[in-house]
Amino acid sequence: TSTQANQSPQTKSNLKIEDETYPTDQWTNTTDQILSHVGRRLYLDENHPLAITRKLIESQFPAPVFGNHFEKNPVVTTRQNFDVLGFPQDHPGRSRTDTYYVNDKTVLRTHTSAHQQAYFQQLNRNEKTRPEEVGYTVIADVYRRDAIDRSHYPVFHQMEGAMLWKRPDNNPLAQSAETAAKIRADLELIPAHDVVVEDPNPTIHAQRNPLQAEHHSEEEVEAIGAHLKRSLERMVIKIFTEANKAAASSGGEEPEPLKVRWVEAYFPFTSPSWELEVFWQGDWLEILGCGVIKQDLLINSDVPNRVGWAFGLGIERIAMLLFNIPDIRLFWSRDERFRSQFRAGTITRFEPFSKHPACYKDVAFWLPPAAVTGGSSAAGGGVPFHENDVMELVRGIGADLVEDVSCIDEFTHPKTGRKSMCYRINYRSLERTLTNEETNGMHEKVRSKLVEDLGVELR
Ligand code: FA5
Ligand code: MG
Repeated sequence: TSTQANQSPQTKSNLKIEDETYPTDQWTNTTDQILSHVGRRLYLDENHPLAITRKLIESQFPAPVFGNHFEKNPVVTTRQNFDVLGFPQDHPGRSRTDTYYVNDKTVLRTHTSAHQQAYFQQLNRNEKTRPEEVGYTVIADVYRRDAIDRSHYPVFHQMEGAMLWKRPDNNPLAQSAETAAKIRADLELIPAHDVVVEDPNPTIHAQRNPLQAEHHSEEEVEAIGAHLKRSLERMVIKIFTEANKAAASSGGEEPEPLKVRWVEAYFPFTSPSWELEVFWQGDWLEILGCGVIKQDLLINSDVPNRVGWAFGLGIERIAMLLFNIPDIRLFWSRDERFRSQFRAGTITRFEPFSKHPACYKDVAFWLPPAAVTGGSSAAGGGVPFHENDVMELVRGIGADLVEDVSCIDEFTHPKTGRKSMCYRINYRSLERTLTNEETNGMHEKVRSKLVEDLGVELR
């Protein structure tokens, strides 16, 4: 990978994270600003909306079948985050434009799936002492170099869950009917519901959602898929019933009837895979990804003779709906006007404190001549341009005072072939009105840093 010109030079030789020291190198792109979020553990702060949401979801995956866990240290190896899960070498998620590297071997986890293998191994180790425990949930902070808007923040929280079933030890595929029957019996234990669920796609699709034919029978996959879907539907119904109750009791709008749908998805570590979407305020909203765990992963995680499902969901996405929280930055607020509104065990609608004025500023520039957009395949050795680098640069200057950054114009000069971009930045604090001097000062810094770090020419 070419050394990108878009990083401030790494001046420290070590990064200290959760009392561990990690050496830095060419790959390091984790900033102090990002690291300042490590250790807040908002999901343990019992009156915080993320903790209230965690409890509500965990209550749907209770002991003794599920252990409910959290993971404090966000540093994981590239092996845990990508390799073990079967991410191909050229997967965009591995890129420094998308992921915060601590150094070439370690990253800030981009998803809770980084812990799958460890929890499968733990289920195996605890088999004798806790035979009923065949599943887990784990919540943690995850980190992505991503867009800036009201539903994206470089740090957010995911909860992962999984459940496994034992198969006969010898030639499990030959005895798959037995395993399928066991799973179907467990499915019967989950109460049915009467919410309309759209699920138009076949469980198995030869190209998009293939059967892991070496390992599973169709019958097993149908049973695992049905168990997974009903478990997650019930969780979502529980949550949205609570949200509607809260809306109704605060004298709000008539709750809409819940509508849910399953769509085909792709993950390197599950097949078949799905996403669950909920119709909310006029739009379909993706709340989780899930699927039948790839058997190779289970084989490599000390549980070769078990099959099962896994899911991963975004806690903020759900909490924003539950509590009617309009901006994802609010979760990190230390402002009492935010914090005092929530109490453990209750869902209440957030009352916005006064909304401060937005301040929009545009910046337009020419990309360096050889730059191309969209990743690392720069033709002619130019500096690759990636939008996430603009986002990170703005974040580095404006931090939580930037609400949104969006590309509003993009064109290529017909004669010179040079590309021009225009971004609109919305500066707005959640807590106070920004002064003109402040916003002008930040915007000037953004302009000069774009030139310095990305080599663009301002227009
Ligand atoms: C994953 O991260 C997979 N690890 C999920 C998974 C787990 C699949 C286990 C299969 C088995 P994805 O990138 O789609 O997938 O993220 C999962 C969920 O996290 C999304 O559905 C969404 O609810 C939430 N999410 C993703 N990106 C963001 C973001 N930038 N801000 C807030 N929430 C997000
Ligand atoms: Mg997704």
